Amino acid sequence: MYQFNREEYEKRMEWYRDARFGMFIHWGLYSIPARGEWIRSTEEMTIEEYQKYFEEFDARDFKPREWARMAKQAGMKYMVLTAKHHDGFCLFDSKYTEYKATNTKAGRDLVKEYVEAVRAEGLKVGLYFTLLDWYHDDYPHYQDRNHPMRNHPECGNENRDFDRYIEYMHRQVEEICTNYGQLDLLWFDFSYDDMRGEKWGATRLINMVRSLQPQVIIDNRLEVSGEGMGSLAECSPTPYHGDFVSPEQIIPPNGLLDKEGRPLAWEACVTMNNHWGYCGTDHFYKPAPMLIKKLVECVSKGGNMLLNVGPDAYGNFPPRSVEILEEIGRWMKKNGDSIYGCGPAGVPKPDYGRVTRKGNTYYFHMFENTIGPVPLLGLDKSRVKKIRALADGYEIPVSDSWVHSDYPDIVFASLGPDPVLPDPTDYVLAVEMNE
Ligand code: H79
Repeated sequence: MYQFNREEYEKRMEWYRDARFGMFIHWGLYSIPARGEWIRSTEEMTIEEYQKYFEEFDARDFKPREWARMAKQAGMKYMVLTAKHHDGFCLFDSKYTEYKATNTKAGRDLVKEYVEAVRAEGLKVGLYFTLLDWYHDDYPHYQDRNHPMRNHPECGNENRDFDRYIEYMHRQVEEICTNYGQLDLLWFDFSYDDMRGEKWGATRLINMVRSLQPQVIIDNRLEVSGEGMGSLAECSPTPYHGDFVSPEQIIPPNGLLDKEGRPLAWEACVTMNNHWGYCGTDHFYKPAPMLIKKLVECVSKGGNMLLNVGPDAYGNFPPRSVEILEEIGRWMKKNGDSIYGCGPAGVPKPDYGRVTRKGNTYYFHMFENTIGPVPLLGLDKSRVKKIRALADGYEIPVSDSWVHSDYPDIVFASLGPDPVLPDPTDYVLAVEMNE
């Protein structure tokens, strides 16, 4: 029986709080029509209409080792792949369904190859598994077009046996936790209406998962809805409360604390364009500099960022995603020390950027120039040991400018007369403090 234990919790969360940056991958049959992973629902397709993608799916360019290398070079420390999304199609070889990659032209267990590749690149292995299933006869559908389980052509399957579905779902989770070696993270999606917690048999499910994978980190969506927030603050949580909060497409305005004021672990999952699954016509990508700043924002508020890639029908990353990952990687290579193992700095947010901290080192992230010397708000002047530009170790002096007489309590750094930041995205000043 799993019981929450703070010490064990903090221990299993260590790598995750250090990692700060991971890759989400949405890939499945929906990558062929390429209008997002909800297509079977939003376009109200029957299973028969959707079947053509099953016939076609061949994973011809699926090279998970390359996926993992791209994640790693971008500075990501873990990956999460959709083992099964809402359409019910399994990338893994489940013995409880025929609706799986093994029975397509791909002809093999893609999850197995993925976990091996991710491990081989030294990254932590995560799997996404949805609680919903539009394929299974015993999963309820609704007429309401505004509902997450809206209007499937099969809706009105009133004779369903939901207990049978729950057994099926549990057996598949058991397979995932048994057949792929050590898993580092499980990402369940998602609860809604009264479909949450024990409706999923959640205590039983978690007991099984924790006994098979004692170290695995689990998200909170056995309990909360698709936006990933919900009742975050419980201090004596349910067994299925989860290890981290999973805000979707939002960075919490103020970070997240539990009722006793302890920082909660959280992870903002974020798309690069406006789709999770591949969308051939969505070219509206967030620029790499913006994503770097958003990652810094997450870390400065005590969270992680899980950045999504939606590979195409064949398994290739979209070229624009590759470019963005490379650009982020170049910055991370120089500035990763201000991300990994860092958290909130406990000083005021400066106008020009944000601050992260690890131990006695404060990282002042400059997203834009200051006019005049750079105020390092919140630091005790007498404790400043040294200031360096993180990217190249360049020594930055504490300013001895006239402004000191006007602001006796503020430490200023002097970047010199150059009006342009050496890195226009985020120039990081590492400030080491004495005890
Ligand atoms: O896997 C990704 C999403 O497919 C999944 N979570 C992330 C990680 C997710 N599924 N549902 N939700 C999130 C929330 C529900 C959104 C909906 Fe809609 C609003 C369902 C119906 C209206 C978005 C817009 C999807 C279809 C139309």
